[in-house]
Formats: sequence, C-alpha cells, structure tokens
Amino acid sequence: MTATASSSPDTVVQQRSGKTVEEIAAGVRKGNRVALGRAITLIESTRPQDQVRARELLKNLMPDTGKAIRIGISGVPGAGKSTLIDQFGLNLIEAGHKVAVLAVDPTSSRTGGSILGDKTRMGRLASESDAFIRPSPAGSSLGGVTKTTRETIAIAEAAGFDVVLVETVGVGQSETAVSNMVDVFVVVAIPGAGDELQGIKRGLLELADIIAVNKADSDNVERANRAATEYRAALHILASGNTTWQPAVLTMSARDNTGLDTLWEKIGECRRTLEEAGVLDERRAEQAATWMREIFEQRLLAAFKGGRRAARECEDIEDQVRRGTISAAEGADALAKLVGLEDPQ
Ligand SMILES: Nc1nc2c(ncn2[C@@H]2O[C@H](COP(=O)(O)OP(=O)(O)OP(=O)(O)O)[C@@H](O)[C@H]2O)c(=O)[nH]1
Ligand SMILES: [Mg+2]
Repeated sequence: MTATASSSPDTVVQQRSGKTVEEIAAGVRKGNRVALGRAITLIESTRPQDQVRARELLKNLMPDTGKAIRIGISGVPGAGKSTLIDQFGLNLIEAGHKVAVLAVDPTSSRTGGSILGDKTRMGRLASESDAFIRPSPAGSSLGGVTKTTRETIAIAEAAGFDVVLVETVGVGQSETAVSNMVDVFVVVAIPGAGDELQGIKRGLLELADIIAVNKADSDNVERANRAATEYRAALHILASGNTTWQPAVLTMSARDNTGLDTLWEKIGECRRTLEEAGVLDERRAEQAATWMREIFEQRLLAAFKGGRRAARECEDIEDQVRRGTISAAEGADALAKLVGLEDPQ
C-alpha cells in the first residue's frame, strides 16, 4: 500500500507491463504509441533501476536517432508560441511530416496551470495521429527537465518523428538550455508598445536564428512590420560579421495562418546553410559533449548527496555560506575536501 502510494501511477504501469527494454525499443521503432509512452515514462522516472533501464533503452535506440530537424521555439509569455505550434504542426502534418512537440518549462511545477493550458491551446494538433505532444515533466529542476527533453527528442526520432518542436518560455535559463539541444532556434516576438525591443531580451536575440514577429493581423500589421525593421537593425548591430547564418526576421499571424510557409522555408534554409558549412555537425557534436558533461555532473551530485552524512554536511556548509560565516569560495573548498579533492600543490 505504502509502496504504491509513493510510486507515480505511470511507474506502476511500467512495473506491471513487464516489458523488456528490447520489446519497448522495438515498439518505439514501429512508432507504437504505447511503447513510446512507456519509453518516456522510463526516462522520466527517478527510480534508480528505471534509470538503468532508460540508459539501456537509449543505447538500443541510438542508431535510429538524429534524423529529425530539431526546432526550438521561444518567446515571452503570451507571444503566441502554443498557437504557432498548433497551426504550424497541422501545416507540417498536412505536408506529410510527423511532428513531436516537447516543452521545457521548469516553472510548470510552480504554476501547475501550464500543462493544462498547453493541452487546450494545442487542441487541434493534439488530436492528430501524426502528432505527439509531451508537456514538461512537473516538479523537476531545469537540469532534470533538460535531460529528460534531450532523451525524449532521441526517442521521438527513433519513433519516426521527423520534425521536433521544443517550446520554452523566454525567461530564465531555459532558452539557453533549449538552444543547446536544437538545430534551429526560433524566437516568437510581438510588436511592443513604443519601444519595439521591449518584447524581447537582448540575450534571447543573440540566440535567435530566426525572429518571427507574431500577431501581424487586423490593425496590427503596420506595428508588426515596424517591429521587424527594428529587429533587423538590432541584429545588424549584433552581427559579428563572419557568422555562417545571418538571422532572418519575418512577420506572421499564427492565428490566421499567414507567414507560416515563409517560416518553414527559412528554417529549412537556415539548416541547409549550417549543414553545408559543416556547422550543423559541429553544433550537434558540441551539444552531445555538453549533454555528457551535464549527465555526469548530475550523477556526481546525486551520488554525493545520496550519502546521508555528506548531504547533512553539504546542507551545513550551504547554511554557513547563506549566513555569511564563510565565503562561497570557502564553502566550495569545504565541499571539495568532503569528496577528497585536495588543492593542487
Ligand atoms: N491576434 C493574434 N492573437 C494571437 C496570435 N497568436 C496567438 N494569439 C493570442 O495570444 C494569446 C497567447 O497565445 P499563446 O499561444 O497561448 O502564447 P504562448 O506564447 O504559448 O504563451 P505561454 O505559453 O503562456 O508562454 C492567446 O490569447 C492567443 O489567442 C496571432 O497570430 N494573432
Ligand atoms: Mg504556450
């Protein structure tokens, strides 16, 4: 009774399914929905034995990953990301693609409303058999969500989805995390009142391969065009001169389904340009190395904090840093000593 209560319902299904990793992998390769769900449940599970199986599964599916075009979609809350993904996804399915939509939203555990909101805002896409929508797992840190999303991209690719859209809110560090797992990064902007660049942060501008000014409809068209001009000027100032791809700026209306063809064309153009210059391979290689480092850091930290004594001492040191009794550097020193790291002589 207690054991059941402490496991998530998904985990219980996983245990009952009794499927081997090979069976799940075979199902995923066939594009089987149940297998896909099982695979992702395994990946999202925090139980150590599930994590071992998840790693086996990823290894098994590895040869079938990497084939999709991976697109990040970011932008301030309310910019129209979900509306865009819903319409864009439908257009792509119409054109014969299979579309997976994932979200990186570490705040969803706090607000609790975003998962429900996204399901309804992508209502039309959600009911398509060639679409797969997976909200951000609730209750995880950014690091946890990032790891899960990266692995889910791999699973979705193995299941035959050839377009992967990763939505993230343009706040905090989540957009950097997403730009580190996609081929092309799209920022959805909106015409601001007065100062057009209000609707986008400079840091986000630097990550953008494409800026899509949304809501260019009704009496907003003029303002959207003006915003696009300002973004072009801002990007021009930022441009280092020898980048492979000069970011593109376009206007669109996700609501009215206008400008979305151009968006797809630009995404393709960007990816082709990066591919031909060898930058895409470089990006993906660098992403794989970053991914490895993150996984290792997380495991190291988990192993370290897993020991009860270490966890207590760790908390104690953190407390001292908070109170200002010791400096952050001294705290880090104390932690290093705890794991047997000595200062180089
Ligand atoms: N006029 C107009 N309204 C739009 C357009 N796209 C989205 N909206 C509206 O803008 C609001 C926010 O849209 P969402 O798609 O939920 O925006 P979001 O960026 O996903 O928002 P968060 O998930 O909260 O960050 C909704 O009321 C949409 O109906 C558009 O192209 N034109
Ligand atoms: Mg949204």
